[in-house]
Amino acid sequence: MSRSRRRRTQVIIIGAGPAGLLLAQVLHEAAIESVVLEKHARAHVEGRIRAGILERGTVEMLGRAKADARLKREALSHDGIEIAFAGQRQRIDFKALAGALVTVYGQSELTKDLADRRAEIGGETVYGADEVALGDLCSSRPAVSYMKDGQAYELSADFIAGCDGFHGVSRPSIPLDALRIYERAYPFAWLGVMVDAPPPADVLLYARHARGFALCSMRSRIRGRHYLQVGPETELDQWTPERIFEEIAVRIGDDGRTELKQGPLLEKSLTTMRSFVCETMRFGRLFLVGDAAHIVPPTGAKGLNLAAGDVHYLSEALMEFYRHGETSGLDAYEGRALRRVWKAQRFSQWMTALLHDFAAVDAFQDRIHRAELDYVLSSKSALASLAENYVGLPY
Ligand code: FAS
Ligand code: PHB
Repeated sequence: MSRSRRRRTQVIIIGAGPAGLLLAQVLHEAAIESVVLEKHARAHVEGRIRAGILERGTVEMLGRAKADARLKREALSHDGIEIAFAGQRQRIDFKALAGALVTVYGQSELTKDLADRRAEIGGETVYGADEVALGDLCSSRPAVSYMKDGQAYELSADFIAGCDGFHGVSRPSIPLDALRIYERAYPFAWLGVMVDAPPPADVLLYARHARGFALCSMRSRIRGRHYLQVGPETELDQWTPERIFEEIAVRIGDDGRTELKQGPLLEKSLTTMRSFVCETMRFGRLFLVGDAAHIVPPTGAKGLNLAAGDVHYLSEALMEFYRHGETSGLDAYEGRALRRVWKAQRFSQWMTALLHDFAAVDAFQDRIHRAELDYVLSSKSALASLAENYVGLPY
């Protein structure tokens, strides 16, 4: 292999999703060099429709990455959410209860902004990197090999950040006997649609109905992003646009069919629901970040925001290492990240239980969930707890 194809950098980042690109840019602002390796083409990564709600911490991290200019111009700020239950609609006022707002800005847009910023500063992102393989993870020079356009390349570095999502190569590169994994599956999935029509409310509208969960979110004031709880084996083609709009209207209580505006579907997809935590977020010089280490059910809008929290902890630790030769931050990364991950898992699992129909698997527990939602909506302190978690716990 020629010397040009064998190179060295400070941090190798695997994955050019939000975690990988955010880490790369925060490190760049601290004069720490990285190379990002991404399996897919840039357009493919940015074409994936995923998260939409950013906590204040995530917005601050995008500012630190100098990638928040468009977000400042185009994002929406919401001071709460609405919950429809038992024929009533109730607003949860985050500003009054938690003194904070949430930002509505699609993950696709945030990923585009980070990729544009990286290109602007001349950062290296290799899209279309095939057969990425990690090695020497417990040495002081871990290495990654990959193929690109039929050519073999090898990179060595001080550290590797596995930002390659749930199906990536990083977590499986850790020996099985070193992995500590916790997971839970849910007896339903989310059917998601992107609609070119205004959403029915000015904030996110979550609904718990006898027929199941619904959520009317948005990407702008004229583009809705809606979800329905469906069976885990649902076939997408069973759901016509007419059936989807009718089911959402029933579940949010739009009895007059005047609130939910119909429009062309720009996307229709199924998201399986799981809770997953790989507690081994560090192995030698490999650090797992974001979905590579954890998955939450999206009811609490935490997935993307957890990835930003991991980036906060790891980037601080790497800055400490390169500036002062200190390794205490690196040694503390897993423990610090996991405390936040488990609190987000708790909140996401709790919101999922409150708002979804579990009667098919446990009728008694489902009644308990309904009673808990009834209590939460009537209790200022319970609502304050919901608000505090939804807007994002401090790093
Ligand atoms: P990502 O999965 O986004 O990025 C990983 C990147 O690594 C990808 O670009 C992938 O191509 C690349 N990669 C994988 N294997 C590789 C390899 N071997 N070599 C090189 N590159 C490789 N969160 C919310 O908060 N709200 C939501 O509504 C929501 N909806 C979601 C819907 C779906 C269908 C999914 C899957 C997730 C959803 N999430 C949601 C969670 C989601 O937003 C994640 O939390 C977020 O994408 C995490 O970002 P990353 O950790 O960067 O992982
Ligand atoms: C979204 O807008 O995609 C979204 C918002 C809130 C959630 C989940 C998804 O809880």
